[in-house]
Amino acid sequence: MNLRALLWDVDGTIAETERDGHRVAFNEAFEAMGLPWRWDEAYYGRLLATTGGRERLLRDMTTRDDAPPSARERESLAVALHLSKNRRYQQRVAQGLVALRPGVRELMEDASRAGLVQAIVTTTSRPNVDSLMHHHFGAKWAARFEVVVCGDEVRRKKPAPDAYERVLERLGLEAAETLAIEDSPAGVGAARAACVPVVVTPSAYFPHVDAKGALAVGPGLHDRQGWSPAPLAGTGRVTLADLCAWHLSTPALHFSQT
Ligand code: XBP
Ligand code: MG
Repeated sequence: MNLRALLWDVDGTIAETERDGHRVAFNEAFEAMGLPWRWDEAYYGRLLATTGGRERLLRDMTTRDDAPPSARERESLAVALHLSKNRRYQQRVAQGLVALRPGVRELMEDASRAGLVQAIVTTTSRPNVDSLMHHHFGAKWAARFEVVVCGDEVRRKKPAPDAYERVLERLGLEAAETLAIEDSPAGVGAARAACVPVVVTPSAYFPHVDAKGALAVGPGLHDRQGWSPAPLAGTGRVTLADLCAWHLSTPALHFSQT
């Protein structure tokens, strides 16, 4: 089947948002609320198995003696911390502290010149997506994307297939006509659970992501070295032609075995 749509994950794929934005902002939010909690990089890497910032906070509280005892108090603390974290995250983005991963802008431009549909499929909250994309692509960023599905619009976050199923439904496309770009085990799992072929550019927290079932895995879109399988012959960055070649190689079994 021809490739008709590129489905972009946000956190870790478009930018190193977890490393440069969310983790730091969570720690600032703890400090601002007078809490002694801090998440170092190694611990945050493990916490990322829980997708969704509020859910991550609640998960962490299950391990702390000084967390509020009742479920209701934990929930309201998680909501307040999440709001504070998001405000701080958005400030960091606006200050230019969260760069695009190299090769992302160029590939988006390739795709739009070729008339491919593009969509965002993320488990992040919409205001965070809006701030990142606005900062990098301007106030009309959403016009570049046919559909934007965020974490606050689906019942289950990645690795559940909900966000991918929602985007396919809204685009009116079959999974086999699309290609996802993801960075994490949860993202790859979500795409595969929705039968969407996926290419993986592991982010800082997932250098050894198990990308079983992915069409290709490589260090980033900026470099055609180090990909498995190798892209088409040539030098420079990964192009739309490479994605089309990988997409053509999608085994039919991929769609029935996920
Ligand atoms: C992203 C997430 C999000 C972010 C934080 O995963 O899991 O929770 O860490 O964003 P993916 P929020 O890249 O797979 O979409 O605080 O807005 O949830
Ligand atoms: Mg991601």
